[in-house]
Amino acid sequence: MAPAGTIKRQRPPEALGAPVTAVDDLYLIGHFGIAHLSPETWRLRVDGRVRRPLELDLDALRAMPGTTVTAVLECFGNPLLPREPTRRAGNVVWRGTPVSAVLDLAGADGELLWAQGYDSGVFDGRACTEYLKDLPLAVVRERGLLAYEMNGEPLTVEHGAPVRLFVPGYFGTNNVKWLRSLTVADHRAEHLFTTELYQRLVGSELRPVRDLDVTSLVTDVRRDGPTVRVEGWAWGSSEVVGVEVQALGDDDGEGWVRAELAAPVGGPYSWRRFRATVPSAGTARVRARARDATGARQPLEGDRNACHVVDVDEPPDPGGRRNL
Ligand SMILES: Nc1nc2c(c(=O)[nH]1)N[C@H]1C(S)=C(S)[C@@H](COP(=O)(O)O)O[C@H]1N2
Ligand SMILES: [Mo]
Repeated sequence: MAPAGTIKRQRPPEALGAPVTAVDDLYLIGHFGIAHLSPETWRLRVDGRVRRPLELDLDALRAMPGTTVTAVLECFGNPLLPREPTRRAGNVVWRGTPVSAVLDLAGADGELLWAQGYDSGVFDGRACTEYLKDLPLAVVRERGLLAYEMNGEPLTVEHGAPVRLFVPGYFGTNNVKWLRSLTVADHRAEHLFTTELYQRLVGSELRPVRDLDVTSLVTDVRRDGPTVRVEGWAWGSSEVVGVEVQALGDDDGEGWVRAELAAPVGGPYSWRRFRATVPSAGTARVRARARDATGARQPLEGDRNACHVVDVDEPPDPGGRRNL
């Protein structure tokens, strides 16, 4: 693969109003650029703490029973600025082989699954011989997919063709693209992307970023006579049970209005629509705040899942594409 820098691309929130995000509207991240693999020669290796190490090609994987799930893909954000909101997310129809089927075939027995990609390169001045993540084996067994389709189409090269890992409810960083191997292990993998970056403090403990935070994204804001209508998406690793919207003017801090919540678009890790109406007079900006079944709420500011604040009169640009 030709050496390439990090690739990051995303569309603005106002382009993400559709229940299922078109692949072309989905954000894109490649720490080492994009890997180009041939589906004909692609192989997935399964090794480590297994009774029968395996090598599978694409036909073998596709011949196994497949499953479909609609779920959010969300980027944790820039690992060098872990508290900055980046609002890179989309809701996707995934199809693939359950990882559990392949783990059963290999006779896996361990605590963690190391997933390695075929891409390599330099990130933040550090040379890496692979992209690598380590994940709890039980969670991957329960809901992980070896995904070969997005929205009913074969996975594109940019999004990880021919096969990527997808674990519903986990941050994007864990969903290894251009998958090369699965290694069953009983200890964490020491790597730039496992034990250094993509970790954060929970209390006083440094933990890998896995479960999605409770969050919301405002995608539509319209003045409509005496009111402003606000719509968007809310999701998280635990069920979202409420969204509130606040109108902000010169005197920041009017009351919060409870939004109407629609059913999730797909499975439990997909997003659900919220709609609220706030007074138009004096309203310059609005913000939304989601709450989940555990009682967790988005912080007002200062963290990666802080409330999304939107200018009411900023002209929307649904065609805009930001290359960052
Ligand atoms: N092999 C590999 N997998 C990867 C990455 C990568 O750089 N290399 N980036 C991760 C990150 S940080 C995210 S958010 C998602 C993005 O997936 P997408 O580009 O298909 O939207 O892929 C993840 N999987
Ligand atoms: Mo990411």
